[in-house]
Amino acid sequence: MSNFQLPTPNLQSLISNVRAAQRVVALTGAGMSAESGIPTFRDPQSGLWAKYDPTQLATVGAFERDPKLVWDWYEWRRATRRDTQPNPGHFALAAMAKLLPHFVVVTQNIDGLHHLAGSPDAIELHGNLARNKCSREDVVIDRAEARATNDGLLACPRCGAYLRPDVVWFGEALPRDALERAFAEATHCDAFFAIGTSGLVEPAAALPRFAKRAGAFVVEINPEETPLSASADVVLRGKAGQVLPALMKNLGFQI
Ligand code: BV8
Repeated sequence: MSNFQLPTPNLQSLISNVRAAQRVVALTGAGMSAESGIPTFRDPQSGLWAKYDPTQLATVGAFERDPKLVWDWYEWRRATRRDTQPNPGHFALAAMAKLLPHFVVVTQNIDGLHHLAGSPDAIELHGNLARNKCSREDVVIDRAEARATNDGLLACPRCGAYLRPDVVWFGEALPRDALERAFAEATHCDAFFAIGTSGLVEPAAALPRFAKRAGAFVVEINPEETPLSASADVVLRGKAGQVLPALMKNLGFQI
């Protein structure tokens, strides 16, 4: 169990607001998976990917210019993900869903760790690394049905276009249903947690602003300051895998 000490000045306010909340939303970013060993976009990338800027690789243009480079980057990230497990922060959020009247996880992450930790309804705003789709027809294709190409990629069995990861690239619209559900939950919640996100990527970064404007009690969990910090009601300057279990303990929840 984490020995993280929640800051006492606002501990009572935090506990009473979360205990009184009927509807709670947790928005997670890449920092949520950092303690599982998955680097965030802000962490320096390792090995041969160190010289690339992720925000430049995660684009349609990059894939059109060099599909093999982008595909291999995602294959490297899939290999990294295969060696990881959810951390205590993921499990704490999964437990909260069982203990609170209405609790929803909205994630920017594509690693699927919330689902693995027991949050099957986590809303995935940016897609999922485990899935591929036809880059022309935009339909999910099982890797087993794909055709191997002679340039080391996979092709759609129907139209022959390259497969691409089923994730949202910069400049692409988010899945409408996921986005609408996320904003509906954020604008109707009593407490909103922003966990492990730099709050720089839109439109996900707007969710805590909308929640605040709708009257929610906003809590940020992040070891670093972000653009959200100043407007949060409580800031817990720590790592998700330590803060969330400590919060659960202070709420009197056993996980
Ligand atoms: C859209 C999937 C419109 C892919 C991701 C110009 C042209 C086009 C669009 C734009 C533009 N300018 C701005 C935009 C909007 C753009 C945007 O926001 N750009 C930013 C860079 C300025 N947004 C988009 O393009 C979005 N689409 O706007 O579409 C549209 C509408 C209709 C029709 C057509 C178009 C799409 C955005 C989605 C991009 N895809 N992921 C992939 O992963 O490969 S986003 C990707 O980056 C991740 O999902 C992640 O969420 C995000 C940020 O990366 P990180 O920094 O790593 O993560 P995060 O921000 O979460 O920060 C990590 C935090 O964790 C840090 O604060 C750190 O302190 C903290 N931390 C570290 N360790 C821990 C921790 N916290 C807690 N515990 C720890 N242990």
